[in-house]
Amino acid sequence: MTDTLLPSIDPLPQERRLVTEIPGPRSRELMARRQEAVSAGVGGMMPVFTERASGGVLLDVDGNSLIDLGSGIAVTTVGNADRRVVERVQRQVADFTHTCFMVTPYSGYVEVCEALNRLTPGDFTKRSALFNSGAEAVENAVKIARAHTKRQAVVVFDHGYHGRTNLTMALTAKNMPYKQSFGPFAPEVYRMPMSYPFRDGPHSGAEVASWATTKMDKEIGGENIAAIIIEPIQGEGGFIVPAPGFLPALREYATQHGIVFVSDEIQTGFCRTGQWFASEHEGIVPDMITTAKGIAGGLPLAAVTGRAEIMDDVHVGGLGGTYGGNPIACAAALGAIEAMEEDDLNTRALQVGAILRDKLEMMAAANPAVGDIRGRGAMMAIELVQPGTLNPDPDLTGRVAKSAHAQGVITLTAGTYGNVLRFLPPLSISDDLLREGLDIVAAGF
Ligand code: PLZ
Repeated sequence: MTDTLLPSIDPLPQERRLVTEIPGPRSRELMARRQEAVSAGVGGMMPVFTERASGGVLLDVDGNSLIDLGSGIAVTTVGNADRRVVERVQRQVADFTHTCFMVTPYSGYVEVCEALNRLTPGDFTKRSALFNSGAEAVENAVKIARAHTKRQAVVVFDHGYHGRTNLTMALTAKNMPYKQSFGPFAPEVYRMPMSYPFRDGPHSGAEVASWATTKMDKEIGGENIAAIIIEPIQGEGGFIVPAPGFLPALREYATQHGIVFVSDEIQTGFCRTGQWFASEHEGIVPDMITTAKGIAGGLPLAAVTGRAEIMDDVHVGGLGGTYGGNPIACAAALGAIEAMEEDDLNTRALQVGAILRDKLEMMAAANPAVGDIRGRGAMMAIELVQPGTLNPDPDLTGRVAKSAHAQGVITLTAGTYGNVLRFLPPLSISDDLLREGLDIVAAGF
């Protein structure tokens, strides 16, 4: 270890402060360069370039301080530049940056796997393997489930999102922008109905689950299914919280048929919903969990964690990758997990959730376009429709988001119909900043 760490820099004032229009002149200049240099295929939510970020704010290159209600899509759950992440990363980067875990291993990788095995639900022996991105974790979950079951079929759900690689495009439900013109897609992927309480009318979670299990029986055959992969709360699909009973019925079906039940907790994991993992809200214990995003405070890291007998049922050398479990990413993960435990971020997520719910209820009371408020903890959303109907209103959704952006509040949209405003603030945001950000969103209706 070395003691030549960078000196710490002044903390960012936790305030919204606009000193130019949004985007400011320096951001506009960089946007022009981006257009010349970066593929047009890479999307963009806000044309604002970042200089620094921490707590609940992001400082742009023009000196504007913006309120962050998105955490870079549920990644900086502990906040940007948390001191525990920064210190461990600085130390690690000075010690060594890469050896490849498959060539000469290092303890950080093992420690992250130990933490995952300890924190994920299920009091059985577990193993983990580390990767670089969420999509890569999901792909590996499929590989492991297939090797273990010696079956091929993979079941996913309407509105589901699992990534942009070839196999995960096949698993992802939505065509635009994720799949359009990128086929052909991987075979042996079957999509089932999802419980979506706002749109299911009188049908209960158990009822929708029975449509799904009947379809699995009739169209695939339970004995041919390697894995059922589901987000316990759908992220990109629009923060859809399935009705009570839906997930337990699928878990039960998987048990009956020897299917590996995979909970994709890439967006919901690591204190986001007020539990370490959202599966816990329904008391279900997955056989395997995929994680990424919040695990490492912004560094690219992903994991598959599962029952030892499944995870070990792969031939030696069958899992890996040059960078999987990179030492700097592992150091960041250990810092992020330390922050979550030390600061009790599950409790903080529930407090953030209470403020979110309160403000979103006020928005709903004032705007008949708000058809549904849903989510758990610091993962909440509103779905916008033409008043009194289920007809999605993506135009209004876009307008409200844009108006918030212009006022210095980073908000994200989501949903199969593009009509969901989702809120995923870093758990390091202050109550006041969160309230101010939500008031600005409300003013955009
Ligand atoms: N599974 C549940 O939420 C990533 C996608 C952003 P990667 N969601 C954000 C975009 O438009 O590309 C996600 C997820 C769930 C898998 C993934 C994929 O994770 O790290 O983006 O590959």
